[in-house]
Amino acid sequence: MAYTVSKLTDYSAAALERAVAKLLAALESEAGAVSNEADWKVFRDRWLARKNGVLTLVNDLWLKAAPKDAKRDVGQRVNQLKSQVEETVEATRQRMLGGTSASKLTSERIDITLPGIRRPLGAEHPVIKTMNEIVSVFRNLGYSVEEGPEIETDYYNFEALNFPPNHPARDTQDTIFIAGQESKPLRDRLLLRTHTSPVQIRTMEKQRPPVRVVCPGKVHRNDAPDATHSPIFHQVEGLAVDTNITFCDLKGTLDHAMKALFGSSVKTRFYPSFFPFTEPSADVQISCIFCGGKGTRDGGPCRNCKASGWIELLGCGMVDPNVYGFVDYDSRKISGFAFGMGVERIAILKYGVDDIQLFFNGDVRFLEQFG
Ligand code: 2NL
Repeated sequence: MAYTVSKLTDYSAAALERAVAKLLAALESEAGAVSNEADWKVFRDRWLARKNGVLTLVNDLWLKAAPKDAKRDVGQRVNQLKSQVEETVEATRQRMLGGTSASKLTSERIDITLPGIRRPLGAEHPVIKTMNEIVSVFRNLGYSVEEGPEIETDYYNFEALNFPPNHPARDTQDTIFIAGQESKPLRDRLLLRTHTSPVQIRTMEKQRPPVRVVCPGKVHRNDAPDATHSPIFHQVEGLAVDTNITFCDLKGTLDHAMKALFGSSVKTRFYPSFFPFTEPSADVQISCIFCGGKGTRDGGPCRNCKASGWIELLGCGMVDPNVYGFVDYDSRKISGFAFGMGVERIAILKYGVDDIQLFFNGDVRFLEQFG
C-alpha cells in the first residue's frame, strides 16, 4: 500500500514522532525504488508538488490543523521534515547521474554473447620474406648486411662500376633520372638506383679488405609493368673481397646458397655472360624445380624451363679490376667475386606466382596467403 498522509488526532510529541517516522520510512523506500529519470520525476512530484504533494498535505493536515498550543512544535518538526525530504529527493537525483543506477547499467551493459571483433593478423610481405631469407643464408656464411640510398649519383650507380660513358643503361630509356640537372657534371647527376651495387662501392670506400657483404634493397628501372616487369623491384647483391678469392669460391658459395633457398637436390650451372663490372661474368642457372631438371612434366615439355631442365636465376662474376681502381683497392693483392639477384624472380619461383604485379597490387587475399 502506498503511503498517504493522514490527519493527526494526537498532537503529543510521541505521536508526532511516530507519524514522522512512518513518513520517513515511506520516503526512503520510495527513493530506493527509483531506477531512472522518469521514475525520479514522479517521485519528486509526489513529495514536493505544491498541489497534493506529500509535503503540502503534511502542511495542511498536520500543521494548519494543529491546535494553537501545538503549532510551534509541529511547525518546527514539519520544517525539519521539509529539508529531509528535499535532501533525499536531491540525493536520489545525484544517484541517477552518478551512474550506479540500474538504468545506466542497462544502457551500458555488454552483451557477452555477441561475436567479438577480431583484429586481422598482418603477414610479412612475400617479397620482404624472400629477401630476408636470402640475406640470412649469407649471414650464416659470415656476410654482413649494408644498406644505402635509393637516390644515387651517376658516379656510384654507373661510373665506379665501370659502365662506359655511352652505355645504354645510362639512357633515360632504362634509368629514371631526377629532372633538371643538366648543368651538373654527369657524375653528380641524381637518379633512382638501378641496382644495389652502389652500396657495395660505398662499403669498399669505407672498409679495407677482407669484405664480405650483402646489400638488399629496392631498385628502380624505367620499365613498363607487365607480368614479368615492374619499375620498382628488389635486389640482393653480394660481394666478397679478400686475398686469393677465386671463381671456385664463387661457384661453391652460390651453389650452397641455391641449395639453401630451393632445397638440397637443386644443381647449379654457370653459363658465360657479360656485366661491365665483372670479368669473367656468368649467369647462374638452377636445375628446374618444377620438372626436377628433366625438361618434361606430365608427359609434355616443362613450361617453366622451356623443356631445357634449367632456370636462369642470377648474375655473377669476378669483380673487374677497374672497379677496385675507384675505391683504392690494390688489384694486384686482392681479388673478389660479386653477384646480384632479383628478389621477386626468386619469390615467383619459390611460391609459384605467375604475375609479378600481384606483389604490388596490395590485394589482401593474395598477401594473407604468406602469413
Ligand atoms: C644481375 C646481375 C650482378 C654484380 C651484380 C657487382 C657489384 C660490385 C662489383 C661487381 Cl660493387 N659486381 N655486382 C655482379 C654481377 C652480377 O647482378 O642479374 N642482377 C639482378
